[in-house]
Amino acid sequence: MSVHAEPIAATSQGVVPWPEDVAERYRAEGLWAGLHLFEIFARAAAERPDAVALVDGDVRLTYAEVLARADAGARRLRDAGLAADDRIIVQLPNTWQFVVLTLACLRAGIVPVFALPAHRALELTSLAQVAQARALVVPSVLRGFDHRELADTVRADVPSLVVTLVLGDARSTDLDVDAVVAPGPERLAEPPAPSGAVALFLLSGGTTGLPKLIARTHDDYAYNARQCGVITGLDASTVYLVTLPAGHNFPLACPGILGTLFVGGRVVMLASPEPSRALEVIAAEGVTVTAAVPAVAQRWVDHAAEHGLTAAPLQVLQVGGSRMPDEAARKVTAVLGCTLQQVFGMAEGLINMTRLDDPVEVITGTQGRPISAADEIRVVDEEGADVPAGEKGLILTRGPYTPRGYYRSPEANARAFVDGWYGSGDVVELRADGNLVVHGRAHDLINRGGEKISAEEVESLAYRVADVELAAAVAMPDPLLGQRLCLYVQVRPGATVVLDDVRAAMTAAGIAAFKLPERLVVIDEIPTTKVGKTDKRALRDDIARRLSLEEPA
Ligand code: OOB
Repeated sequence: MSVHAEPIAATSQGVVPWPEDVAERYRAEGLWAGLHLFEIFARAAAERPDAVALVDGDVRLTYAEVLARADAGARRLRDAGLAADDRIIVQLPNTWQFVVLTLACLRAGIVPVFALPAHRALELTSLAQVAQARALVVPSVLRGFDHRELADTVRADVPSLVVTLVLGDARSTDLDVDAVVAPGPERLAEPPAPSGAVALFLLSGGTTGLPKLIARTHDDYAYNARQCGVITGLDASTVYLVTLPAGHNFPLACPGILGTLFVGGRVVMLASPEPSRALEVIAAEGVTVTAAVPAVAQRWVDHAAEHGLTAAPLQVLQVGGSRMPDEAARKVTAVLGCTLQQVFGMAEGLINMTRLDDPVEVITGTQGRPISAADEIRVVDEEGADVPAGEKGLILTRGPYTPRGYYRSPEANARAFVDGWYGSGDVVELRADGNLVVHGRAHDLINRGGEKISAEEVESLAYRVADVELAAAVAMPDPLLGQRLCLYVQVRPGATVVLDDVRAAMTAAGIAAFKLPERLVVIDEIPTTKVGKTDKRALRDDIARRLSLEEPA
């Protein structure tokens, strides 16, 4: 297949680099080791070619096999018309092909942009536009939804997209992922890109509008994965289970898939975290480490308790993505028999972890401390002034794997970055022992059990419903997920709007299902603050009051 090449901006245009003196320090201190992600994998593969690297159902691939497939895949991606530096949107479920194709892209210098399988046309179009992506990888059909048609819709709107790769039932106009990553003698002659180049893009949870892109370099991301691996105690005997969406930072590199492959361990891919299947696979494959969001961890604990199971051979259960309630944290070791590791991380960089040998009080009551001595943290008030030690405030951070800005997003950067410090909007308390406790989020973001939803994005879509005059999305407390999305609307006099209308209109607009409101409250007038902004605090209090009145006595 030949592809017409249009001039498209280089990946590096729009990346906010670390200042040169800071970069020099990270290199001099050996934090940035000057290695390409693929090279690190290839070295591990050279050391243990016959060890099993990757498991997915009945498929078991050794390091040598994964390496050969990825090498051949890199060549075939190039032959399909993709060049080094081209961006490729990767929307794949948790399969062995996700891992091998990602490695093939890295080898070829084709830069993956990791979308979630739940994303729909609005999200994928926005990502493809910002990235000026040239290719899109989708499954054929997933959970009854045809992603090939989704790919067509996105391509119709984004002219830079010229190739669709399909996992599963590919059409004649698509590239078949299985054919791309088949074993073969094809190789690229040239060496991999320099380690300072952008390796991949992660998506931000995002408080405003559609997801933003975060460019991660080989140097910074390799450090992220390796340093997390050191703290989580990974080695060649590690068997790491992936049940979170593989393109998310947590299972990808904290230490995740990359951290495991870098030390010669084994990665097991599983499509969903459904408790009975997950516990079965943990036992059958000898899984020693895995990562979950709190709601999933809680379901595993409940399932194990109910059926008199433990999670043996699991040694470490990492939990993060949203705040784990202390009571839930206390149950993990008692029921599952493994060590809990709380992880407070973000796609933007900074990762905090409790240490495996921390006292129980730290493990169950804090979200850990930075993984690197080079991570810098400040806790500030709304004006940006440092708060006294031990008091709550907004976290600011910078460090060797926290990029200095979003990709091609000067407006978002003006809001989220101050003098190179990233402000996530998380309200934290920095304890005297260095551990952080997360107390919530100041910004307008709903954290639905780890899935981040921008209130603004939902509100803008609510206006597509006829008769909606004003809309405000807020988090409502939920015992399992922590938060769910509640939408308040003010409607035209005499009109009625019901939840199903709103959900239907938003689905038709093309957004991920996890962002749909789960409760609708129609009120006469949306309250405003003195300066005329929507009074979200009043709405949060209102929904909390309504829920408490509904609680069974
Ligand atoms: C992880 O990454 P993102 O980018 O999906 O979301 C980051 C946000 C944080 O700013 C914070 O608001 C929240 O998710 N968060 C937590 C948390 N872990 C993340 N809030 C409370 N407690 C925690 N343990 O979610 C992520 C990335 C890498 C590793 C782990 C999680």
